[in-house]
Amino acid sequence: MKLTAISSSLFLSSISVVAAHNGHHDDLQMPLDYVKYPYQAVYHPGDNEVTADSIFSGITTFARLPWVKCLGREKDAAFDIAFIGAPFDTGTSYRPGARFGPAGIRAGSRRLTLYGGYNVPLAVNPFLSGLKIVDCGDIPVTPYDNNYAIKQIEEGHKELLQRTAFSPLGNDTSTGKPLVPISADGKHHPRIVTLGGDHTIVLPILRSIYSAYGAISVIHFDSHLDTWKPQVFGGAPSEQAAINHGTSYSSLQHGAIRTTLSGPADYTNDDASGFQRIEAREIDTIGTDGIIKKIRETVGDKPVYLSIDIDSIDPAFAPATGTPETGGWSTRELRTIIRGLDGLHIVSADIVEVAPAYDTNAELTTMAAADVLFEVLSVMAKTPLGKIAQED
Ligand SMILES: [Mn+2]
Repeated sequence: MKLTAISSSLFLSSISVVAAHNGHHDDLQMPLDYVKYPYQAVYHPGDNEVTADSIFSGITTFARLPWVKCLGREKDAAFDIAFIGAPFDTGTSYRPGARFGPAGIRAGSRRLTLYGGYNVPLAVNPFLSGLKIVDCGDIPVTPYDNNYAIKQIEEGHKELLQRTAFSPLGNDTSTGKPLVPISADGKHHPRIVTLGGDHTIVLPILRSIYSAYGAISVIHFDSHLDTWKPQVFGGAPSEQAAINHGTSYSSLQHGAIRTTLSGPADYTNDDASGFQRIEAREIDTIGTDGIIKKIRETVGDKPVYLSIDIDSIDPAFAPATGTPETGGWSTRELRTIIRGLDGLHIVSADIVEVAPAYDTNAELTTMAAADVLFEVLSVMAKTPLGKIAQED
């Protein structure tokens, strides 16, 4: 599907928003009750209710979603969208610290549901869309052995992805016809949003995604290519050193690129990997609309995996990252571009390279990461991973 104008593609894609997302009720699928009365003091001495529950208190999960021990005691728990941390940073080439990314992003996400969580430009409240959305905590990851850690991440991710989604796909809203899964294995998989972690984690995640969907499109927002040959990182003195956060990709659309290179050959290698590039500076000439249009033309209507390096945002807005590059997009611009993916089948996503130790006390970076994921979650909530069955 090649679209000539972004406005028409947004219109077309909004048609298939699902009916099945309504009508489900399970109190696990919503953030905690404080959403209804964010300022109400819950604790009254003598009452049975003794849990302080406002956005600045209590135990922090992503957007204050229910914590489900999906990889432990509750390994049969079903959900539609799960947040999971991958606290791995032993693949970093510059500033380490992304192992604290999941905890930092959760802290930065506390305010997401303060006013209820309705996304005005996308006209959806993902938390009240009927989907069961949970925080599964973190995948246990060793900091001592990268090969083993990558295996842990792949298996942890697969463990979640290979469950059957909680809500049925339902019917297409425009035709009323039943939807069938878009996966290669015919199963209705839940979606996983991974909190990194350095960018190395995307390699095992894509292996997991491949097990369910086969070959898919990847949209990669990053100031860097991440298709570098290991030699660019000082050679690969061992098999271990060849696995790092700059060498994890093998397919499709980059956005926000602005890194320096070892030379033009890096682009030749990137081309050979099958990537289309959008340079960060293109925002000055074609704007966010032009960037959205380019991405959608490349991706078409294929299932998409979305990987967001926080360093696609300028360090003025998101300083706490492993390899900062000036000249990036603002938080507002990246959020606009992600909303422009409305209607795409985003099968899963991640945000990586958030290293909270380099943040300001105002939590600029972790808030930016959480808010960007709010846009991703909203886009996911609007479009089910289903298609109308082909009659033959
Ligand atoms: Mn990067």
